Amino acid sequence: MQKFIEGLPKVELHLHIEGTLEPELMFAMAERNNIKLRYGSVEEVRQAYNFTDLQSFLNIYYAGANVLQTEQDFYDLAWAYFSKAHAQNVRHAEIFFDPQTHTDRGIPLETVINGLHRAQQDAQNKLDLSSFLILCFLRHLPPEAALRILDEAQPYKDWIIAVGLDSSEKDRPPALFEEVYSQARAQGYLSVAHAGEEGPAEYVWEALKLLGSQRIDHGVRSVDDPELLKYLTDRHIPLTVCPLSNVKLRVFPSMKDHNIKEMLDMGLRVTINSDDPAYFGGYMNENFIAAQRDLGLTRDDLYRISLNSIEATFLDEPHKVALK
Ligand code: ES4
Ligand code: ZN
Repeated sequence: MQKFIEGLPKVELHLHIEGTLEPELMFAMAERNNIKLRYGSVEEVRQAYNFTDLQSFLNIYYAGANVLQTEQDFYDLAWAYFSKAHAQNVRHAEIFFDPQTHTDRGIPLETVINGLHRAQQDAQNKLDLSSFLILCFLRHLPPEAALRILDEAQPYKDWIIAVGLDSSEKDRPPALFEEVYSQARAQGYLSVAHAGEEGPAEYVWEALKLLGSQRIDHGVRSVDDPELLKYLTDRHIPLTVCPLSNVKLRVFPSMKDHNIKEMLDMGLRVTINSDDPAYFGGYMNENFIAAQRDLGLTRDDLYRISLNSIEATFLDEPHKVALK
């Protein structure tokens, strides 16, 4: 089974590029940028990754992102990710980045995007790995801040396929971001949103109805609402599920309790993704392997998930066909 999973052509649809920062690279960047880390060693860093919920993770994730300073840092971060993804037979990736995490500490948006974009070009040319960028608004910050970053991103619009919504979900309903999504869609961006990870099924409805979200990131709480399940199934709306993340952040007590197999069997367009692989213990193969082992996914299930991912991409039809 492991060989089958490793050989399966894969597509990554839920990946935060800042969440691919491995402790080794964090240390290298801290050193070259003269930044003091509060950890003495790579082992100490990994020991700090014992999260109890989304917020306890986000605190450490935002602290880690501080070492990213120069265009080369963003290039190196993304190139390291693309190399790993390529080694795991990932053929296409639609990756999130959090511009506000960087602009709020004085790093120009230009620095962030130029570095990421150059790595994307190299991944395409040297690894035959295609990718799109998704600009995420931080939902713990005011909607006005999201509007400002959308304006700032105007010059780079052609390098960004969609907008997304991430960070702390509890008490931050999608409804708060209706205006910025409306403006983004008017500018030609596609849209996705995190919903139903720690938040309720109601937030999934809001993401769909108020934000026009074309995929739901996580969405595992949708099972609490039968009407929502029917809506998602009838319209083939993809859910980008992240098994190892969900267990690490205690959305489910263990992998055996995860509902991805149940949702797959209900006919939902579920996909498997890695979220923040440097923090949650694995990239695509590790996510597939853990879910397969503990939930008894069959080869047909895995094949279905892989096809679901291709259908769920923002690629045009000929490029989807080319991935199959
Ligand atoms: C995230 Cl797991 C998760 N949920 C929400 N926002 C995020 N940003 C990075 N990882
Ligand atoms: Zn996420």
